[in-house]
Amino acid sequence: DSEDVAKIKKEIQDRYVSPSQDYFKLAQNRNVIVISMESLQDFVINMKIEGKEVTPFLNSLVEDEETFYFDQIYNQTGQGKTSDAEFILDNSLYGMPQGSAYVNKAQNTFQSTPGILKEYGYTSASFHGNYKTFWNRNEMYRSQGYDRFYDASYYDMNERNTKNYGLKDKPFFEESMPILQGLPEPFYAKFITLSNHFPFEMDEWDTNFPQANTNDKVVNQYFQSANYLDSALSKFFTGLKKSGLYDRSIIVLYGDHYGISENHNEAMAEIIGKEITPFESLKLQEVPVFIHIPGVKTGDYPQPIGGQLDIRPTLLHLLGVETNQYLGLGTDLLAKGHIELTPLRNGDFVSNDISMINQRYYDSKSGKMISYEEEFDQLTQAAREKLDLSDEILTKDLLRFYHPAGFTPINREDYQYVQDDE
Ligand code: GP9
Ligand code: MN
Repeated sequence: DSEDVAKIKKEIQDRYVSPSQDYFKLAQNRNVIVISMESLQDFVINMKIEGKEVTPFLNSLVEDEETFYFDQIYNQTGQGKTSDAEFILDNSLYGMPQGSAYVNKAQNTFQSTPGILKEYGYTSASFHGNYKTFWNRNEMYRSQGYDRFYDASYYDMNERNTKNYGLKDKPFFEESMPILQGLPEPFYAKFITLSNHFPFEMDEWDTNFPQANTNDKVVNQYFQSANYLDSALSKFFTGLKKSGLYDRSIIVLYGDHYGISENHNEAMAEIIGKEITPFESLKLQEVPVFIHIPGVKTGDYPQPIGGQLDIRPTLLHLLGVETNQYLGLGTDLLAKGHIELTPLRNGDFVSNDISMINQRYYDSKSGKMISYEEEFDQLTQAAREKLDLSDEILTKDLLRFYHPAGFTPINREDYQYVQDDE
C-alpha cells in the first residue's frame, strides 16, 4: 500500500550511492556472463599445495590488467546456500534468516537483474547441471524473469560426467557453449558450477593434482576439486575466445559460500598456518570476486571490504544501468561512496575498523578482540537495520507495491521451463 511505497522510496533515496564516472558504462551493451563458483573460498587464491598453484587460472586473472579482483568480499548467504547466493546476486537483497528464499518466497514480486536488463534488450538464461526443481529454481526463476533455464535435462548426464549433485564442470561448460552461442545478444547468462561441492571427492581420471596432507579427508580433497573447477573455468574462457563472444562480454565470477565448515578447523589451522580463532573463521567467509572486461584496462581501482549484495550495483553501473530506481541493499564496490559496513546473514558484521562476531567486537586490522565502546552501537544498529529491512521486504512481499519508473513488472506467468520433449 501507499505507506509501504513511501517507505521503499525513502530507503532507496537514503541508501543510493552514485556510480563513479570512471567506471560507469565501461561495459555498456555487453553480454553478461555470471559464474557461480561452487564452495570457492578466497583463501585458495594464490595458494599452493606441494608447490603447485591450486587455482592457476584464477590467479592469472588476479594479475590481469582487464580484471577487477576484490579480495575482501564476504559471502552473505544463509541456509539457502547456492540459491541464496543467486538470490543476492540478482536482487541485492538477503536471503532469509532461516530456510531458503528460493523455496519459500518464489511467488513474491521482485525487480531482479533479468527484468531490469530486459528493458535494455537483454535475453536472460541460467545454466546448471542439476535438475530444475532443485532449490525450487524452476519456480523462483519465473518470478525473476529468466527467459530460459538450461537444467540437467539439456546435458549428457552419463555416469562418467556426473558426481553427487550432477554434471561435472568440464562437460558442463563444454556442452553449454553451443547453447550460449545460440542465444540472442546481448544476453545475461548465469552459470552455476557444481562439482566443487562437499565432500569434494574426485574421480581419479579427472585429476592429477595432489591432495593436501592433513588428517582430514574433506580438506585434503578440497584442493583437488577446486583445481578441477579452476581448469574448467580456464577451458571455458578459451571456448569463449574461440566463439568470438569473449570480446563482447563482461564476465563476473564469484564464490557462492564456504566449502569447509568449522567442523574442519583443526586441519584448516594446518593449512593456513594459524589457529582458527573466531576472527579467522570470519576471514574464511571471504569469497573471491572477479569482474573481467576483455579489452578494457581496469587501472588502479578501489578494493574495498564488501559483500555479495554489492555485486549487483557494481555490475549494473559498469553496464551503464542506473540503480537509483531499485531497492537494493548493496552499494557499488567501485563508487567513492561505497559503504564498507558488511552485515553477514547471521548478524555478524565486518567493517573497516571494527568487526562484530557473536556479539563480541574485534579490531578488523589486527583481529584482536576489543572491549565494547558506545560508539560501536551505530554500526551494530546500521547492520541490524539492513538485515531487518531485507527481511521485511521478503516477508511482506513489499516490492509488489512498488513500480520503478521504466521497469515492466515481471509477470511470472510469462515464464516457464519445459523441455520440448517433456
Ligand atoms: C545444487 C547446487 C548445490 O543444484 O546448487 O547446492 P548447495 O548445496 O551448494 O546449496
Ligand atoms: Mn553451493
